[in-house]
Amino acid sequence: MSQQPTGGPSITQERRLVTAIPGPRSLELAERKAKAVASGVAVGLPVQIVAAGGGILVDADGNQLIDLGSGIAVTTVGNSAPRVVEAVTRQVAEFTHTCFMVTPYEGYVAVAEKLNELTPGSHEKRSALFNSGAEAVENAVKIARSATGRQSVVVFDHAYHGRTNLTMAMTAKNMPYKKGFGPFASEVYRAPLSYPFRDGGRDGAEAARQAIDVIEKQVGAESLAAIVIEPIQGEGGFIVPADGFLPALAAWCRDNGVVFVADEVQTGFARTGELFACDHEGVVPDLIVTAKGIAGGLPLAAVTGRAELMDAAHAGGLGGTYGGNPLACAAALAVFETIEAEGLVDRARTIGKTMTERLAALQESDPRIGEVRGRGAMIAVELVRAGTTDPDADLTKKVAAAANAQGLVVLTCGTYGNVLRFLPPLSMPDHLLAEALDLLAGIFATIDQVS
Ligand code: PLZ
Repeated sequence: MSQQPTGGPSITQERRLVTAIPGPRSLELAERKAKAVASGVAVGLPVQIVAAGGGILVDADGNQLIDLGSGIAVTTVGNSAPRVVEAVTRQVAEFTHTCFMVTPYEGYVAVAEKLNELTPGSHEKRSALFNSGAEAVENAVKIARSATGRQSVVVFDHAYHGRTNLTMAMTAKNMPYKKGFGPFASEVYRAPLSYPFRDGGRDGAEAARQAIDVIEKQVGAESLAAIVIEPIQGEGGFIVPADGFLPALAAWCRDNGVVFVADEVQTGFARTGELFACDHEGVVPDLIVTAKGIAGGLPLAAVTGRAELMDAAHAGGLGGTYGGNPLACAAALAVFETIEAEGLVDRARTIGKTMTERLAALQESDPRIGEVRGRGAMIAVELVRAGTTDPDADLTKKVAAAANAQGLVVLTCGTYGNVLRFLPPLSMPDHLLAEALDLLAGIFATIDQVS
């Protein structure tokens, strides 16, 4: 068997099942988990991971699973990617923390410089670093409010922005994210999204007109600080808006002094076959929020944007104990280097092409696959009752469970729970990707025709 293309932990790049999934050791951990961990923290597939690299997750029972999740779009450069391991190992031996707000260090500034350079637009930028996607989204809102002197925030149907109080308000879906957790933050308004599969294929300009109409009638530009949008929705169902939707919203924001914030927490850093999803349509956001894939698994997030907006908050107004932790910054610099050195933007496109072609062929023979969509290595299928657009969440659960049982880690998403999503690490070798697609084809061929 070939090794993973990027080195890393020496894990044979092969799927291997030696016990049922989950195996006995994993079940033992699940028992301990039930007694020790709050049950609100749920687990998708209870296998105990002991190593990971390339396209493989290894469990405590010796099973090797193919990873089509990347820990929800985080290990884009691969798990324990060699440059990340080296940089973090070096940093952990030097110093682990000072708090950037107390006594600064170079890594933080270097990450900010790199983000300012890599994110869309050639204007003067500044960055601020945080720990999680939700924390960064909150800070983008703080910055937009401070810069505009306005309070309202517009988000979209199906949006996901996090689990903190403000970001719960911004997230659309009740279960599991919001139920029982209110009251939520005020001054958050929701506009309709462009969702071609479910909105009759409205074109982007028309969908934007409808969203803007809602915003103008229900909020009013004069009180609107920011529009926050995922350029391709993640948790909401890998929804790619119709061409022209994002540029029209960005233009309206520009004309109305509203800050256009792109939440690229899930789409950023080569995932979609561009460095950022906004790049597909040449959209230049005023602020861009990043996290997940930025640091190869270490917790880091950022807000990057126009210098005049970013500098609007008073000194001391932004920060946090751990934001831009030295280990996470070392990891991020190694991630930027890996993306470049290994041509991972192109790799994401190649993976996307392979997945899309194969899944589209599957769709031809299976009317339960309503749509195949996504960009780069962020691809999904939306499952429906054959011949309709009625969401089939049961089928989606069954396919995911069958995939798991065969050693294939897949994730589901979508407001209706009927989207099967694929987010392979870009270190996934071709033969494992092909095997994963074969397994999926086999599952669709054998799973109950009438679900
Ligand atoms: N914005 C677009 O995708 C995180 C959520 C997993 P954090 N998505 C995974 C879960 O069920 O909690 C996400 C995202 C977008 C913001 C976030 C929030 O990022 O790092 O999880 O806070």
